[in-house]
Amino acid sequence: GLSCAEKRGALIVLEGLDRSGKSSQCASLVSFLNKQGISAEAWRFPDRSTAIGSMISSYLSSSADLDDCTVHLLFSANRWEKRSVMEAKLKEGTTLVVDRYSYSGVAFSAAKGLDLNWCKAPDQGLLAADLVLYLNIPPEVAAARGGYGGERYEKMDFQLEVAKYYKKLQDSTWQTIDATKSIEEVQEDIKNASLRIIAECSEGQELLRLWG
Ligand code: ADP
Ligand code: FDM
Ligand code: MG
Repeated sequence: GLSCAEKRGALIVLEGLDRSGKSSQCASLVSFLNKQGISAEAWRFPDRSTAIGSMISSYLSSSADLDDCTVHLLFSANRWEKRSVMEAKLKEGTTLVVDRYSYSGVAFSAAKGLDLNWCKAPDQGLLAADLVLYLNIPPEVAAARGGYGGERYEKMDFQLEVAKYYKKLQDSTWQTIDATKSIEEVQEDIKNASLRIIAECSEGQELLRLWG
């Protein structure tokens, strides 16, 4: 089963619109935790290093076209292929700081018009985050941060739709962070929330599974 007798790490996921600050905050959080002597690793989804990840990467850069349902299942499979390694790391006491996860999977596909429950189904049974830090930002503020790159989905109208579906997924494991504040202020909020959940998880909290 999923129960843990020993101290386990926490599964911390950063979510938010493009350019909300996820990638920079993940990196700072991991180096902060490591300096504190806490075992932590930076992870990200999609993980473009696998065969499935390379199909996803071609799709995102628009060099390949894939049907919406098909690519949704590839994103999910990309998490499933990492599931056992993630579980082993958490059980050995390593905290995982993850840049996007199933919540992006559902929000981005549902924003295209796919049924919300259909979108959730393939991720059922994956590890759930102990803490989702939602970097909340109006899309126009995010877009002003140097403008979007050339990838699929990096368009204001679509980002607004994604934000709607993120809101539908929020539960008690989510904490909303005001991502319009300075990088240092956002980092402070993220550190505090992370240290709290790491302490809780090390006290024998069982691993959680999607969806609740
Ligand atoms: P994401 O991974 O969510 O797309 P990034 O961490 O790549 O976001 O940040 C996108 C851009 O915005 C980068 O140029 C980064 O330096 C800048 N940035 C990140 N956080 C802030 C902030 N709080 N205030 C201003 N600019 C920021
Ligand atoms: N994305 C990400 C999805 O559509 N589904 C998913 O399951 C995941 C994990 O891929 F546009 C989208 C979200 C974003 C893109 O961009 C990944 P970054 O810059 O690698 O986060
Ligand atoms: Mg990023």
